Amino acid sequence: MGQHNNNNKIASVVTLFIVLVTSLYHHLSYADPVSVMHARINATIPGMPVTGVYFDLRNDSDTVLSLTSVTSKVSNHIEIHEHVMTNGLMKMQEVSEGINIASRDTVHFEPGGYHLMVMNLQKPIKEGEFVELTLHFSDGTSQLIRAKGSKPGQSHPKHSHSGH
Ligand SMILES: [Cu+2]
Repeated sequence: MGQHNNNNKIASVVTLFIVLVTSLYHHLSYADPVSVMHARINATIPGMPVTGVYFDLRNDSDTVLSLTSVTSKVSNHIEIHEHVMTNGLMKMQEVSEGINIASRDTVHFEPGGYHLMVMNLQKPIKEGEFVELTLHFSDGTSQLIRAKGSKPGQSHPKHSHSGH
């Protein structure tokens, strides 16, 4: 009986130790320096191969982070886009060098600004469904986000897709 109690005590102490070390590790390391809020993807109708993704990207680390690419099961081709004024016309273009997020800063991906362009959609995006995307950063880390299917037009105004 006494042996049994001792074993329980040892198990408790070991568990407590693991919990402490784990929380300390998470606190000290940059396991999760990035947080994503308000992730949404425009719902599509069947046959529509392209859609936009928007979110707020916060960098809580001490160093600048660069979003370099995005992957997802729903598409094999996702581009990071920005809007630029060309000859008085607002046009989208791919940001090939990545988007820098300064330390303790938030970058908004929104209609008329930075956004993700999901090409070659494998299936229509329904309103209310969640689509998983993985953001890849220049330091080799990545972050899984879940974007909620939202009504088209509400978050993505008409803009030129002529660049595609
Ligand atoms: Cu675009």
